[in-house]
Amino acid sequence: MRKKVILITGANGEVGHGLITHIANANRSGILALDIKELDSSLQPMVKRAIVGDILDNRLLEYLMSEYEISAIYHLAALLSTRAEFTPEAAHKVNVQGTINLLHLAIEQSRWQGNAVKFIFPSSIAVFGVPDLKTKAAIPPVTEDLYNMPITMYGCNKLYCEHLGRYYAAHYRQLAATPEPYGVDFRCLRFPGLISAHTIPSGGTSDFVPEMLHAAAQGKPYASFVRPDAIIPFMVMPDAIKSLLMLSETPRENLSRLIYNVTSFSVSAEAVGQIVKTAFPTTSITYNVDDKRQGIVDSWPAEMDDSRARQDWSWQPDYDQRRSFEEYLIPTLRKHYGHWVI
Ligand code: AKB
Repeated sequence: MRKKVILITGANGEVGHGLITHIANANRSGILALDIKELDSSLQPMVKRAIVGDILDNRLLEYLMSEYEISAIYHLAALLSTRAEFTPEAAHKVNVQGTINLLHLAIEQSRWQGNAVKFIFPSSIAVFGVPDLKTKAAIPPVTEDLYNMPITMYGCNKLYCEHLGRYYAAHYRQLAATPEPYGVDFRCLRFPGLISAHTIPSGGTSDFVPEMLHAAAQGKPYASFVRPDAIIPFMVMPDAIKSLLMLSETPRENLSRLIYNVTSFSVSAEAVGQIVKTAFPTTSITYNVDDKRQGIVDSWPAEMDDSRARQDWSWQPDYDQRRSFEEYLIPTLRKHYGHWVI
């Protein structure tokens, strides 16, 4: 008998931490955690099984197929936008071939189970590419279908994987003698920059805000790699987890599309610097701009329009800017790094 699980790839990453903790606390179905690195010891008791392995390893995926009945896949594994620019072809392999491998696993599971397996895919603000700062300042919050002209390998990968999800959901092998009867129940969120009070991201370009906060809370100085006026939208981790679970639980017939923007507040590096200095007065924030990373942030819109998600599945974040800093980030960081704070 195959064991019933939900599969989380990239389980050891920031979103994986939040998602596993939430699902385990809510006592939902067993989690099969997959990551290239060993799962954090704090998460181990929360999962049914943790496997160290690569989403590019077909033999491992065949093993998962034979051992498990997978009711949903949260495919979180990816190389983020800054890291991907150093090794674009390797990033393409992980981000695109890895996603195809998981979509293929989902289609085989759907065929075997006799219904469409859910495939929850976090995409990103990185799929957007606004042409210049003048345009960025002038345009209204960007809807899903505008400015889909990414300038990073990661953004290109995410945009293409959104299309692959659409293909596997409705068009996979439609010309075959026996066309795929079920497809995959593909659902995708486009996240803004994410901020967790518990984990520090690595390899992203929206990292300037979480890095600033975590450094300040430890009493360390921080040199921002973007200009003070750099602005993009953000969301705190509890809202990111909430949006993933809400989208996953919404009845298919309520969804008018496969891909949804979600967002909370837009804030500049300078504004975060001021909030951080008020909360942790001994900190020092300076600016040592990396033109390449600045260019990536400049290409991302200042605001995203998430009205489709609000309409279709009543999405709204619990944490606006004030609540994010005052009720989640600063108190949790103080507790987390308590011994550093004077
Ligand atoms: C990154 O900076 O690459 C990610 C993202 C915005 O998707 N945090």
